[in-house]
Amino acid sequence: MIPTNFVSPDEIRARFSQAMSQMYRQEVPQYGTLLKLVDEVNAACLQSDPNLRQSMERHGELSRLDVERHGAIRLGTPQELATMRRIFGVMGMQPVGYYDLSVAGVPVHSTAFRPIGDEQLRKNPFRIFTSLLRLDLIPDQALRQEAQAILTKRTIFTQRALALVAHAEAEGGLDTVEADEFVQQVLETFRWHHEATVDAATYQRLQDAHRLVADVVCFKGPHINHLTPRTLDIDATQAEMLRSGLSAKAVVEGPPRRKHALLLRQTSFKALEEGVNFLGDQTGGTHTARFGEIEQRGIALTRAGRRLYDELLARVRGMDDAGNSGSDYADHLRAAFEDFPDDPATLRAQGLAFFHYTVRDEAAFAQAARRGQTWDLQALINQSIVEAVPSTYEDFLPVSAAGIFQSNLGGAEQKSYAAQASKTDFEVAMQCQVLDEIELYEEAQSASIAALKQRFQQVA
Ligand code: OOG
Ligand code: NI
Repeated sequence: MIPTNFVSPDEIRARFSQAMSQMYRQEVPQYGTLLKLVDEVNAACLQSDPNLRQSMERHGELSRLDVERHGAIRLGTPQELATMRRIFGVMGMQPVGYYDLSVAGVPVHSTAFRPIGDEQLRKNPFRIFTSLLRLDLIPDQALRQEAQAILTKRTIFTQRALALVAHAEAEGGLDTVEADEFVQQVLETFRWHHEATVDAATYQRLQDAHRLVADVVCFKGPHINHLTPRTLDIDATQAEMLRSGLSAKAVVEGPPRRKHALLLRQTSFKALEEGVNFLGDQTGGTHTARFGEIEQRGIALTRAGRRLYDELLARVRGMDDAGNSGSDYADHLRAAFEDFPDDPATLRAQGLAFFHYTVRDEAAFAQAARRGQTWDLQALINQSIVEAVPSTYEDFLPVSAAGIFQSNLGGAEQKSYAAQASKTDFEVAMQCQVLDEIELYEEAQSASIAALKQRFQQVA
């Protein structure tokens, strides 16, 4: 018998997301300032554009907007990744997508843990961009072994968190008291600790190999390094950030500003300098671990749309001054993307983007079905009976992620590794496969069409 007193994974995720936001607000005061700015900009956007408000409301996006966050962590070992995957599983978060950051000189590969399914995303779309350190890319063998030895000694999860995961897996869920305890216990893993697990000299050696190696290896756990709210207008929010003294990056990562937002646009602001106590050292040092970020989400692209996006972006990134001068880059980007259609009907007709379909006019829908009109999606759209609603992009972009990593590693990182994608290694480490994000959008689109068709035929 299935116990009925279990809290749904969606509810556990919502509680966790909220607890994380509270913790981060205390740890990083600028985060509170950022949330306030984003709230203000979003409120102004919705007020000045009643159509946007109405459409977001109708499609269940308005209620999630205020709580929508993504964060990021960097893990040190396969065991940590495999256990983290089980923990996220209790919250209904699955690994989606594989991101190879080695091309960009960052020795990690990553996935995004997030809910899948329209209903789950509507309830709370909390995501964590999760990276695994690749010590195999560090050339100095002695250093590699030293890092390995330090990582093997640490346990990033509390005993109680591990017990509760095992309990949830065995029983099929958690009751409300257990769920709250689970959230509190898991939070411990994401907390920032000022005490390093190594002495200052070791930190410096690892830092010299790569700043990211020091960030992963020298601490008790994978501190959450940012928590990103979703804005409806990233350019307006960025301008407000600068006015409030938050030093935003000059360049907004991702596609240019458009009438109908594509994929994902992001910008981050400078990492905080934190005091750190090294082992056996009274003087103390500093480390930059956490930063701020905002994002604006747009329509999800099909494989063809994504190919076009990658191609246009590469054209601009290939220019010498890419990423340096904010305004030139923005101009080049805008020019390059003139080749990308900027209206939903064309994006749909050319198979460049994903949509889901809802009935706009119930009475007319029933009437068309009863009249014996044959099922013809396009005809129903033309008659304004059915609406094609752009699907929101729920994932990340590798080039953008690389830009975010780099700007927060101090920007001076010159090393780069040859492209060394190894999805299989990542999956072996995680002990499960990553889901293909494009397949998820495809499935959601097909399911929404199938559901409408079925309703249409039932009425008829
Ligand atoms: C993750 C950076 C990637 C994003 O939004 O693309 C990311 C990290 O710095 O650990 O969060
Ligand atoms: Ni991010």
